This record gives sequence, structure tokens and C-alpha cells, in this order.
Amino acid sequence: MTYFLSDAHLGSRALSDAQAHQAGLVELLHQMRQDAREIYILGDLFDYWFEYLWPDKSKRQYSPVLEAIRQLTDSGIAVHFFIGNHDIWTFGQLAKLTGMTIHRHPETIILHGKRCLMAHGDGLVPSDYLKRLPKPVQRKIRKFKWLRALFHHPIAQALYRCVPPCVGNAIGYRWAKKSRLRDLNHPCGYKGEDREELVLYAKEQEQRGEHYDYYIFGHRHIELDLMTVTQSRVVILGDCFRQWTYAQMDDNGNLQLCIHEKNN
Ligand SMILES: [Mn+2]
Repeated sequence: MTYFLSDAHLGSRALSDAQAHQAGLVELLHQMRQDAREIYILGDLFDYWFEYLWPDKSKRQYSPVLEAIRQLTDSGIAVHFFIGNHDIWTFGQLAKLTGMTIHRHPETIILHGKRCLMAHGDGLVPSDYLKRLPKPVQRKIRKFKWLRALFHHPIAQALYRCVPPCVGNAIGYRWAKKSRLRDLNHPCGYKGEDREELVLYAKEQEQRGEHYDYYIFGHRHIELDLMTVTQSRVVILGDCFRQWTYAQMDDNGNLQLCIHEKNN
């Protein structure tokens, strides 16, 4: 079985019990271990992850999940991690600790004969769609894109790596909490086929003649499994934050969305 999950936002300061939340994810990973051949984690595993030049004791809070992933990779299960917009800043430590393969860009991956496009999903807004939007919305998206470019910029990253972890983490977790609370208080549900950016992005690829059987994304914290006219399925995974949803693909390439029933 191949599994897909995203958006656990571990360590979020918006959680009342971050350890119990992490335990839920560890349980899910253990469960997947029974029959997983590979696992794709499509971003925002952490609410904030930054690898500084200095030792950072705060990473110890993630020992349970890091060990669980290490157990998976040690047992021969390939675990792939696509950076999200909350955990862009891994410079080798995360791969070393867990044995995961890190992906920084959308990737085309063939799974059980199916052509899949996978990405976290942030920043994938078709430019012609952007132009059709009302000006205030355009401004909001442009601001996000500008911030995204800054967060991904190697010089900005190199400078921030020099910041002491206690300072960097205080800023990072606060920023992340704000965005989590905004999502929780004003959830932006499915916007419809003609307004949901990731669906439009998928359709744009299809129009260009780039056919995929599956487009698999995280980021939006909504569950979606939509068939397009070109027989592509656009799958948005929900999250492992509140919804506890994930997807599984069997050896024949059939994909389905699932809910993790937690024991604790
Ligand atoms: Mn995200």
C-alpha cells in the first residue's frame, strides 16, 4: 500500500495538547507500517521547523514522530517528504534524523502505473486566474507569493540560520499559531471547481497536454476527490490536524481517502 498524508502541523501553539496530537500521528504511522511500501508526507508536518546553525533543544519535542519515521525507513519503507510552507527550512538535518527523501518542488511520480503530480500546494496559482480576481484578493495572493519568495530565498535563509533558536522559534511559532488560528476561526472551505486554485492548476496542466492520473496535494485542509473532464483526479488530503484524513493507494493504483480513527 502507498500512503499519503499532510498538514499535521505538529507543535502548533494553537493545540491544547501538542503531545497527545503528536501521539495520534505516531499511531497512524505505526498503523501504516503494517502494509506500507511507501509513504508520502505532503508538507506542513511541523507547524514550524527551522534548522539553525546552533543546537536547538526545542527539536526534542518531536522525538516520538522522528523516531517513528526512522523506524519506517529502517524497515525498508520509503518515506518521502515534500516541504510545506511551514517547514521549508530543512537543510539536511531532517533527512539525517529520519531517513526521509526531501522534495522541494512539485514532482511527477509514477505509482502502480499511474502518473501522479504531487506537491504541498502552496503558491500554485495559475497566473491567468490571478488576473481575473478582484483587486483586494490579487493583493492578498501577491503578498503571500512575495513572502513565499522571501522564505525560500537562500540569502534570507542563511541569515536567519544565524539567529539564536530561542529568538527564531519565538517568532516562528507565533507566526504559525496566528495562521493556524485564522484557519480555525475562519475556515475557507472548498471554493468550487472554478475558484479552487489547486483544481485550476490541475486543469491548466491538462490543457497544456500534461496528463496526470492523479494530482495529490495538501495545504488547503479540505478533503477533495474530484474527477476532471480529462479523467484526472484532483485529490486534496484534508489534514492530520483536526480532520485526521489521509489517502491510500493499492497495488492496482486505486486511491481512496480515509479517516484515521484514533485510539486515544
Ligand atoms: Mn500549508
